[in-house]
Amino acid sequence: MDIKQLDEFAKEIIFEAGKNIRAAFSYNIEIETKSNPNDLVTNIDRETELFFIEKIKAFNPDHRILGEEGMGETVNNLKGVVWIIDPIDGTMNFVKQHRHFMITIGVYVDGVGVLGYIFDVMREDLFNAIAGEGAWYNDSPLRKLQPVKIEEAVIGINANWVTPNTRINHEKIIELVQTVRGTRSYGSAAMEIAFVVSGKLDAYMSMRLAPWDIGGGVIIAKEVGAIATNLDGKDFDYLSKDTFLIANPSIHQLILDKYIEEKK
Ligand code: 2AM
Ligand code: CA
Repeated sequence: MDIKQLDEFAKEIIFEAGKNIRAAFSYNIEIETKSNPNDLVTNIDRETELFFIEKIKAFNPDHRILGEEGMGETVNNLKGVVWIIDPIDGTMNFVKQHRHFMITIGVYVDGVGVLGYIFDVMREDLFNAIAGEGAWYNDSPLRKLQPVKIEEAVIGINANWVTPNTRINHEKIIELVQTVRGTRSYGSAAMEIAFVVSGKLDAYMSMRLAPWDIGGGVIIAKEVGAIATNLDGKDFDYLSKDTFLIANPSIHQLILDKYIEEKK
């Protein structure tokens, strides 16, 4: 397989999809809810996923697509070439803020990540990686992450997890929040991952993410030395939903050991 050619093709369709999404702000966006009243989807999420499926199938009908909106075929293994796609990551930001939402894509060959993309649609900013060759931000190489002390770290975390909840011991998260230099919450997992791989955040965690939220980002992470696991310190489960922690390598294990206590 010609990875460079695949990379060029992926970038081309990501930029074209971005242009279509930006144009959609001048006509009606129809908003619906999915699993709960805060889980939003729009006609643009669906149209964008369909756009990717049509383009990819025309490029190579053997490639399969695992997309958030489920408009491709059912994918229950990662054999062959699988594109893991979130057409809009941060749909609430898309609907309410008209910014801070990403297209994110990971291309996997027999379960191994080869190409990763996170595209900030409004800023037209691309973070991408080719496995084994490096990672880039708008064509400038991203550097390996430099060590950071936990006291100087800025971490991405949702405020829910410092309040009593059924998933995690919030007292420990309070300790974490009081230890680090600062916290942020952007509402797009892919955006927070893009910030970790480029050193704008030092860690990001979530209690429940799907393969399409992180499938592109983890490929970029590997190239810069960021560590991505679930909250048990194990590999993320790509065929289901899972907890997630991505961090600078100097604080990943420390966060797991000292500040994460899941309620199981
Ligand atoms: P989305 O916008 O593509 O749905 C913050 O809300 C982040 O978590 C976003 O990246 C969002 O992706 C993701 N997210 C929201 N609800 C989710 C769910 N039920 N399962 C997995 N990821 C979810
Ligand atoms: Ca989405």
